[in-house]
Amino acid sequence: PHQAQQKGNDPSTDEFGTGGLARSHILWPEIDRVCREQLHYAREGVGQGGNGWQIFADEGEIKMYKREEEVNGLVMDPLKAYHSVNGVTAREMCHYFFMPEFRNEWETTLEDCTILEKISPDTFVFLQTHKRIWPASQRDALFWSHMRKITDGLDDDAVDMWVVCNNSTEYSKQESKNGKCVRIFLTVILACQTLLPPGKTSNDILSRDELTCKITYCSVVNPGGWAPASALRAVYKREYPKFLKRFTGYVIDQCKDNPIMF
Ligand code: 16C
Repeated sequence: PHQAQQKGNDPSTDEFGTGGLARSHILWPEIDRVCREQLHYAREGVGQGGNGWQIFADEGEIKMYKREEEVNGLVMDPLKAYHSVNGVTAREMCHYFFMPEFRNEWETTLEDCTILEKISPDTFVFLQTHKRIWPASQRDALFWSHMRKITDGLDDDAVDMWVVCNNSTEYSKQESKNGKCVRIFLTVILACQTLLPPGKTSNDILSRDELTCKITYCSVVNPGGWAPASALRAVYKREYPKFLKRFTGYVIDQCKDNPIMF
């Protein structure tokens, strides 16, 4: 039984990549469904402008697209971003995005992050308080976060794929920390694939300069209450590129002197 437990704790060992433990949790059907849906959505391209995607950031390998959407006057523009960086694997990128102990190092809008529940080693529930953007009220978010390995449908040039999916939940009826936050609702996926030089596999002895990590990041944030549309669009236009540069730079820096983790 001890061995079975250990095996179950390794996110990479079972067919769902869940470590087994999360599957008996009440949230599991939703977590599994939303991860699959988000992966499917991340794989859909942005087309040639005919389906509403407009590029708003184009800096080197970074390309960011938005679709302007408002629901009852609230800006809920979906965002889809692409990036490609050298020197890290898909698993490393997802590891640093998922694990809470590193979040403060790269997440610039964070005021506080509490783990409400550890459902399994790869599935946590978080309550996060974000910095206030004047003149809007301060925001917080309550969401589950799940990391998994994807084995189907990889790009032709990829050797592996990992994702982290974050999605708001009302399952834990947690009040905001200071009692005055407006709760935002977010759906986010970070999908990463590792590319290697032709003919190389992850079993070969590799140097970090042979690794490329191809990233797709998608998010939809419902601000939860009124916020001025133009200010909000100006904030995310500045903050999303800043996040993607800072986060990927942080992971490259953390990994550079460590053994490669596939
Ligand atoms: O995905 C990201 N981070 C994850 C781990 O933290 C997680 C969290 C996502 C939260 C995304 C929205 C938080 C915005 C709250 C208020 C922003 C304060 C800005 C202060 C500026 C000085 O999935 C990376 C997330 C990168 C976020 C970039 C900022 C996007 C702003 C979108 C506007 C939201 C509505 C705010 C209403 C006032």
